[in-house]
Amino acid sequence: MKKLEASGLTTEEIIQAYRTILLGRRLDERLWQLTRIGKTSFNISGQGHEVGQVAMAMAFQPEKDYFLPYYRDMSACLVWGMTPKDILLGSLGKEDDPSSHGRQMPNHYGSKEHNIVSHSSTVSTQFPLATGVAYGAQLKKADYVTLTATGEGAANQGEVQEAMNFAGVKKLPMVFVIENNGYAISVGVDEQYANEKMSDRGPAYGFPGIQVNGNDFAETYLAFKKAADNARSGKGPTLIELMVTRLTSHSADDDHSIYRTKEDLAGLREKDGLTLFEKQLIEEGYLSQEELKAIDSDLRKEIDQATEAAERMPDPTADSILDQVYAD
Ligand SMILES: Cc1ncc(C[n+]2csc(CCOP(=O)(O)OP(=O)(O)O)c2C)c(N)n1
Ligand SMILES: [Mg+2]
Repeated sequence: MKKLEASGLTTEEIIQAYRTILLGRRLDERLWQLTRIGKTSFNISGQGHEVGQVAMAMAFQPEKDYFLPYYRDMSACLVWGMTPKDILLGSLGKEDDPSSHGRQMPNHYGSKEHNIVSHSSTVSTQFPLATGVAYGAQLKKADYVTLTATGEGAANQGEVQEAMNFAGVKKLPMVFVIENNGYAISVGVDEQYANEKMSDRGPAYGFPGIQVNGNDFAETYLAFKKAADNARSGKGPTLIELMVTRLTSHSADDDHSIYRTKEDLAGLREKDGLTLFEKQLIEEGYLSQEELKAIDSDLRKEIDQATEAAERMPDPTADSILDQVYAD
C-alpha cells in the first residue's frame, strides 16, 4: 500500500494538504520579503514545520474545535480557516487584522471567527489557557476538542507542567503539542532537557506521550487523529512531540549561521519536509512534476493578490489606540 494511502485520506484531501503546505511556505517567504524591505516590522517563521502542522490540524474539526497556537503555527492556522490575507493584515498591522486589529506583534495568530485564541509573547502561557478552554468543554458537556502547541524550549516553563498535570487529573478533552525543532533561539536540545524524549512527559502526568516524525505526513496525521478521537470520546489528553526542522534563523532579528555548525546548516535542505513530501507525492503517483509547478504558480498569484489587497487596507488610527485592547 502507498504510504500516504495509509492515512485514510482521499486523493483530493492529500492534494489539498499539499496546497496548504506550499501556501504556508510561499506566504512565509512573502513575510520575510516584506520584513526585509521595511514594510513589516518582524517575522518568525514556520519553514520546516509545515508538513507536520498541516497533518496535525487536518485531524481536527476546525468548525468547532479550539486551537491555541504558538508563533510558528501559521500553516496550522491556514487549515483552521485563516486566509493569506488575514495573515498579511496581521503582519502589516492593519485595522482589519483578525488576530488583534494591528495591536499585537506579527505572528501572534488569533481569529474569533475560527476558534483560534491569540497568545502572549511570554512563551507557553497558552498551555494553561488551553487547559481552561478544555475544562470549559467538560463542564458544559460540549463536544469540542482543544489543541495547543509550543516549542521544545518553551515546554520547560513551569506553567506547561501545571497545565498538563491538571489536564491529566481531570482527563480533559485536549491535545498538547511540542514542536521540537532542536533549538530554542541559539540553545540546542542538550542544554534544554535531560530526558530522552519530550514526549516521555505525557505518562508522567498520566496520559500517553508520542513522538512523531513531523516530516512524515501520514504518520503525523494518524497520530493526531487518534489523539483527537481519544479526547472527543472521553479518554483524556495526549502529548505529541512533533519532530520538525527549523530551516531559518529563529526570527528576522538573528542570524543562525553564528550559532549553528556548518554541517547542521548544510544538511538542512535534506531535512526539509516540503521537499520530502513532494518527492513522495510524485513517487506514489498523486501529482506530476508539472502539476506541482502549476500549483506553485497559482499560489504565487494568490499571494500577490492577497498582499496587494492587504496593503490597501487602512492602518489603525492613533485616536483608536485603546480600542480592542480592553473589554467594554
Ligand atoms: C517566558 C519567556 N522567556 C523567554 C522568552 C524569549 N523567547 C522567545 S522564543 C524563545 C525560544 C523558544 O524556543 P522553543 O520553545 O524551542 O520554540 P521555537 O522558537 O524553537 O519554535 C525564547 C527564549 C519569552 N518570549 N518568554
Ligand atoms: Mg525549538
